[in-house]
Amino acid sequence: MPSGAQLLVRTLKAHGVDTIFGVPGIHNLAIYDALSDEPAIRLVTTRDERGAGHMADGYARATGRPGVCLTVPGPGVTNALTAIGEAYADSSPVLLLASQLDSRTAGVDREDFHQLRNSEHVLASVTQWGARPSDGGNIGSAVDEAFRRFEVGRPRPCYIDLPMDLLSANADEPAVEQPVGAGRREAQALPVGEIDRAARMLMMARRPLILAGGGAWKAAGAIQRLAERLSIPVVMTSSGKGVIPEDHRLSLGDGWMAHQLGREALEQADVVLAVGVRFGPLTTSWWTRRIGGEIIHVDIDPAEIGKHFSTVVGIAADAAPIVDALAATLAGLDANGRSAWLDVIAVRERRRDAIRKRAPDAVATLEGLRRVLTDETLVFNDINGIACWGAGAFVCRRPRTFHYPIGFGCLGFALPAAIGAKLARPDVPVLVLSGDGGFLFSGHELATAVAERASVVAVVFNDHAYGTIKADQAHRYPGRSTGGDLHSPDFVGYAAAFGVRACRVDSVRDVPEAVAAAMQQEGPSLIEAPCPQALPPWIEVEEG
Ligand SMILES: Cc1ncc(C[n+]2csc(CCOP(=O)(O)OP(=O)(O)O)c2C)c(N)n1
Ligand SMILES: [Mg+2]
Repeated sequence: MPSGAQLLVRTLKAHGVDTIFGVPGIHNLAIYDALSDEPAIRLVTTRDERGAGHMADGYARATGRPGVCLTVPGPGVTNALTAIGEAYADSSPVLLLASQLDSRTAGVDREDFHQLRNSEHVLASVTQWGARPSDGGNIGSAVDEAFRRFEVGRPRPCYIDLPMDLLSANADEPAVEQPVGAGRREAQALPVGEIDRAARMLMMARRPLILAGGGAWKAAGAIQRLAERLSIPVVMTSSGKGVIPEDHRLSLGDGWMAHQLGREALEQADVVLAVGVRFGPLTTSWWTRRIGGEIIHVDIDPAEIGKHFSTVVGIAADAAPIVDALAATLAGLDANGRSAWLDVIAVRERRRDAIRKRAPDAVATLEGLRRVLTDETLVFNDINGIACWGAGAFVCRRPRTFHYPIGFGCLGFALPAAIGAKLARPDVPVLVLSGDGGFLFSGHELATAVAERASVVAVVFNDHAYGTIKADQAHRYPGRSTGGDLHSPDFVGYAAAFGVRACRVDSVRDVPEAVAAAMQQEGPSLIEAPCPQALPPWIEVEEG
């Protein structure tokens, strides 16, 4: 009979898990022991649990499959919370395997070692679902349930709390074991009436617009077909960046801070087809943007429909079959000769000129990076001046290749998420764009990159400051500067201490060339670049 830990490992493997990111401790050693007999699962030991959570998130973003992280109770769980919170906000499927005290005392406040009181309440804030099996035999079905939820709903994190006694004891599996994959998404009947209504609205519209978000990536091909069929301009959110290539004739680009690109389109459209969009604060400028047209909203999460803007047609379903059906319905109609209702390329160019005026170095650097990176390259951004301008200035051609910690906005995301992505997809180049402030939130994970031979290239833009915040402060509290300056280390020396190849460039505009060279090398590398402080893109200024 297997132990609870062996049953856990067996079930994870059956769900295709091939990598687990974690930190060992006395409560989860039974899992480590079971993993030592399982060559199909790679165990990646990280330098804290936040790193493990972001790596699992990066793994999920790179593959579309759930990422798994493993922690001790108490501080292991609280360390992981920030990363799990980011995955929750960005709808990234991460499974947190949180070990737990003994099952008989886990719920009793004994101020035990590693005890986190009411841990289920703490975790509830950043997960869609979780369970603490009461019997070792139920561990497998808990894992099945988490994977079922990743498959059928909005793919937000789940956790399983694993009491240490259940992990070590024999696990009596229930007589009827849930077969792997049971309960997966049943083929749902298409809401034909709603699809017809939406198709008619799009056909009749004089100024139709598609708004594609992070939930639209699986529908990318159908969205492009539909857009081309009716010549509908497409605005993407930062999570939806690249759903259609941003240099496509119908792409209005990334609508972050909608003032940059596509503001007019959102305001003037008479019908907006929103796909996999949550109408978040960055897309809508904190819900102040006027969206003029009637909204057709397709989203996997019924709670999102009508949450911020009223919808005329709301379809709570997987986006891909719905947009496919819409495109097929409209294929029969005569849309030939229809041209886009606004000059998409002129709007794009005008906005590009405006951001170039505001942040010339950032735009030049991002344009240079575009030239040296392949379309498949995965870029992981932190929250920093240059990276934030990437929303408007980096032309992304593939969905899910340009990532921000966009929902929770946590500094320190980029490096560990990139390491998780690179370990999942060693075949694609992976780039980190970080600031000097954010990099040190998780820079110690360079040790994991070295240990795992993860060939990520990290750029650290060093302005010796929490620069965007300092600039924001100077704008809102003129002449009163406090808290924003940093004494940053010599990043080349810092990287060298980990055994990471590193160099410093003289100008931020030299970054693309240095990145191109670093991409040719095996193993992780770091490039430190000076960078100017500029007003961040989220501060709106009147554009000329
Ligand atoms: C966990 C967390 N703490 C604080 C912030 C607020 N914050 C946003 S950007 C920023 C400055 C980042 O500095 P740096 O990484 O050096 O980039 P720069 O702005 O200088 O380009 C700060 C402190 C945040 N986003 N996340
Ligand atoms: Mg900085």
